[in-house]
Amino acid sequence: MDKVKTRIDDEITLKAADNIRILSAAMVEKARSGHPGGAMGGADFINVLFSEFLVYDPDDPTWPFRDRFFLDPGHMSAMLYSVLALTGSYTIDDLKNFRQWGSITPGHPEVDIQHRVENTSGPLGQGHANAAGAAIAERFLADRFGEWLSHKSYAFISDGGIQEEISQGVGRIAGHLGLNNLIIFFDSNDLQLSTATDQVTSEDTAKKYAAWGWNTITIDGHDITEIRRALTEAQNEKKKPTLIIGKTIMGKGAVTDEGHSFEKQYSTHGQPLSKAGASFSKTIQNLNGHPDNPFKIFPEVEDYYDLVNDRKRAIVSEKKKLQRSWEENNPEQAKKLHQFLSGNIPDIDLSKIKHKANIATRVASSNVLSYLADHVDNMIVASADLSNSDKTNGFLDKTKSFSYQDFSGAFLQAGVSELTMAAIANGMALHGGIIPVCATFFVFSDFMKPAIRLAALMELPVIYIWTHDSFRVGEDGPTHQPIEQEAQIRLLEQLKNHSGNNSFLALRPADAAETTVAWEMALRNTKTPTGLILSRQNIDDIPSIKDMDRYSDAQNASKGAYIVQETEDEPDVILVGNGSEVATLIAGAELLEREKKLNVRVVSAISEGLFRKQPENYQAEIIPDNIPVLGLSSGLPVTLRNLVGPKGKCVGLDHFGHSAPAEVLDKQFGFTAENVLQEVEKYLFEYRL
Ligand SMILES: Cc1ncc(C[n+]2csc(CCOP(=O)(O)OP(=O)(O)O)c2C)c(N)n1
Repeated sequence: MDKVKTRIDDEITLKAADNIRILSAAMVEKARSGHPGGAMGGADFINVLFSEFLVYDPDDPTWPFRDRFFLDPGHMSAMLYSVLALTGSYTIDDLKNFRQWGSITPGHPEVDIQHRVENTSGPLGQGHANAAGAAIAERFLADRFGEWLSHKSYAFISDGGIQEEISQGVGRIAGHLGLNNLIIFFDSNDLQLSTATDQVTSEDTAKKYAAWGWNTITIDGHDITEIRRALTEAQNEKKKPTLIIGKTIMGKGAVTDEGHSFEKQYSTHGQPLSKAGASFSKTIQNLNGHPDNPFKIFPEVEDYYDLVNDRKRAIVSEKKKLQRSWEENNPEQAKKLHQFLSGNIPDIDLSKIKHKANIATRVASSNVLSYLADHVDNMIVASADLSNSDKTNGFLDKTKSFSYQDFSGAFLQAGVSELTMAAIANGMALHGGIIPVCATFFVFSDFMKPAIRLAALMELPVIYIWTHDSFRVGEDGPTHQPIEQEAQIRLLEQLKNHSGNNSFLALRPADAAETTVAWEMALRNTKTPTGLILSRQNIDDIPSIKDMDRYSDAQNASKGAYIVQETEDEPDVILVGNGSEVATLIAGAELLEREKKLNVRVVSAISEGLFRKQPENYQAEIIPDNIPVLGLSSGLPVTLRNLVGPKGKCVGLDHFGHSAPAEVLDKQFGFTAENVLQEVEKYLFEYRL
């Protein structure tokens, strides 16, 4: 323990930071690509944070109550990998393989908890929003289980992240909620990718954050005493999130062949030092490294980080003792906490949910949410100021919204900030222990897209509720009427994640019963994000086949597509759709049978991506390739293109909508039983030619 208590030596601290600079520059130089300048500037802060403040378990990267560190500027990955090499999470060979095929050190960091990378970063701004999400998750858990589990969420942000609009949402929400467990370091080096920052901004960033209710501290980002002081102040802050603005020098330590300073050059932002105009070997020498062997952790730095890890072990062991005694005294609560952390849902029985007849699927979703509020205690639902419209109020009515330093509720009123909300949901999922759900109108999924993409890439089980799913929004007009959105979101179903699975599950249920099933599918899908695409308008319930219970029939939606209306004989035509179009197709099928004596099968395809994952024989049974198939979509015809097959036909919208009552639009755009009949007749005529 004497070793543990050894006074922190400033000299070794500076040396460790130089070691990070050398390793970062060497990685980029060897890879012939990457970003050395920012990494060299941020090294002093990251070194002090990791060695003296961040609480992690050196022996278990997954320890749930560790402090979190989220990098926002993923281009500064070399800095992160270097400090993590000092802590023992990466080997020198990993650093040498930076950005190479098959390496665990990709160009921009990808979430890898085993190696202590907490988030995938690169799209600027999202990383610090993840930290805000983790900070909310931590407060939520601490409220329920006690402060013994409390920890900090740190983020590192750069000029780019500060400029991205998402920082406005994070700044507002974190200040409003008084997230004092959130500490962000702003690496303010006054340079960005292609210019100096004074060419794009003249804001007073400290004042901006202060106005949002933040504690702000401006320091020399290379002065380790100031860094320590700022971090200590931030840790002791009880009421506000803290922004530490560190004035840093891009390319700190870089010199030319002649030994002149090559600092503060934005050319070092995104290329090896040698390409930018500096001398790599002179720079390494200047930082007291060996130009012939820059991939080296100095022995004294290695010893120092051994000591650091021992200190962490001592802290963690105390925290684990606290946890054990709490668990012994609170066995039931402990069981619940472990269930939360498992990522699985508790035993629930959604068959108990009763819906009125012929309701909108958003209303059915509200009924499900009301049930979930009573039965799933770790769900956090957020809405971007539409809770009474997207019907998340079914959940909200059973709980309350988060408010300033009060996380006893389970609802986040995110305000009008869809991207922030979605990135915060990612942060909650990354933290663990929480089932994050966020809601808005489907057309505004466009605003969330960058975070949805990262959720898909990171394989996070975030659930999106998207209501007002078609032109039937009506009078609000084309700005609010989604057309191409479903096709866009289904592209993510086609895109495989790194585990080889569809990176997204998009579910557009056909009626209330299917909505319940869709919710169950979403909750059970712990491997990817799920989107629920729901109607504003009422939909006729799909009749149950052979008068069985409709909810039992709807269970088949878990196969992606299934038959909702069958014929005695082989069908003459198969009609395919999802969402509210299924009811229209059923009405059309009745007309076709009655007036044209055709045998018509109707298929509800809640998720094409999921359907294509089913065994071939099941797919062929539902949509055989020797029978004409017509699809009806309220989105672009391409939405159903792959389902109807090469000889099939898709009817949809290939133009923006218009402002008018929904029933008028249905008629104008041909979403009626009569038009289904006409389209089928036309199609069968062409098919037979
Ligand atoms: C959303 C987004 N837009 C653009 C980029 C491309 N890009 C990468 S870094 C950067 C700006 C770099 O400036 P700064 O954040 O100050 O980092 P530094 O130059 O200090 O390393 C840009 C525009 C990106 N990664 N993400």
